[in-house]
Amino acid sequence: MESVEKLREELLAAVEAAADLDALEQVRVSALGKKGRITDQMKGLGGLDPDQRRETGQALNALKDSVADAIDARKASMEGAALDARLAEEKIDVTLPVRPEEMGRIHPISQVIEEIVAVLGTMGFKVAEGPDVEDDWHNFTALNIPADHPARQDHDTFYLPAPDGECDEGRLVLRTHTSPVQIRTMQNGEPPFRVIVPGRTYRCDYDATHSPMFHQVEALMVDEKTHMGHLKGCLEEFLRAFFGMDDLPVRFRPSYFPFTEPSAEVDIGCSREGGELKIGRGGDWLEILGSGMVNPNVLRNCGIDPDKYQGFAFGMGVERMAMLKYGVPDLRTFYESDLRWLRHYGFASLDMPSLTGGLNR
Ligand code: 2NL
Repeated sequence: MESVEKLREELLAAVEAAADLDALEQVRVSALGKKGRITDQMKGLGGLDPDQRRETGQALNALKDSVADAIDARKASMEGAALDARLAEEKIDVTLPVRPEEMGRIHPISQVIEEIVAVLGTMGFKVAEGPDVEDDWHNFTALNIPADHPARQDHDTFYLPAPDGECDEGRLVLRTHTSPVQIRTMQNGEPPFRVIVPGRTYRCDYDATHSPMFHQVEALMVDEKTHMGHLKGCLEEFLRAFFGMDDLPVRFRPSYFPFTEPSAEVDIGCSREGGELKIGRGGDWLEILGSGMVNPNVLRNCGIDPDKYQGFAFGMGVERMAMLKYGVPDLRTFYESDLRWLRHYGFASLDMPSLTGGLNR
């Protein structure tokens, strides 16, 4: 039999010498494992006489405990050191300045959509999105624009090639407005609804003030007692927050859309002194968006009972809002991907729209 004392010294020295957790595990296996040194010694106890067996057995048990304790202690200290090293390595100095190489800019279209969503979001509207390629029914028919309606011509629709034998209602189009998303929202849910729908829209029209692809934001609210007063209050509040002017004049003018009845166009106050357009007070008016109470036919087309529910809706062009708010003079420059233009009209990525931070620079 090996001397228990010698074995203890040797094993404790090995525990201390273990350089890492793997080495320590090897020491544990070589001492306490099935074929380990201490285990081996214990197996040999059977060959001893009873007195010696008791004495050596007790000594071996004590040895086993002290080696196990030493391994646990060494393991804890290694883990603590590893954690300290990791904490030291991963330490970040939060007082350092932002990296100067930040170069990307947020496109004014994205920024303005975020700003519109930020204002209407505080009023309880949630963003909804849908496909750019729509069928004729969701883009037109459901919105009270039947096949022979003159409004169809006004929309300058891009039609996708029709497969042979395809009927008109199933014909695919590039959506001419974001309204089909509200149609889908109403079809797939239960009132009340409060949605904002930002997105790309398409019309076959291209000149200084029209782009074949442009952006719209529409909003829809449907509930049992929603009325025109809610529409007016919502739009007044929205326009004043968006343009950052508490006293911005807002005017409603009777108008016509197939999907709303009654319909109103909304103007904001402005001045045009010396040929320069300034938003705010000034005695002149500028058309800014279209709105109205959802036509009962539209609600019915979406499976909503117009005798129980009513709603308001409004829509606006994002490019127009961006041009007016940030003084972008030319529509076409939005789509030119000119980096110098983006550096001038774009927004820093950390310059997030918020009501408390102010929507205006
Ligand atoms: C404009 C006018 C408008 C709507 C959009 C709408 C949507 C549904 C039902 C009823 Cl699902 N109305 N949208 C209503 C009035 C005006 O947009 O000048 N847009 C640029």
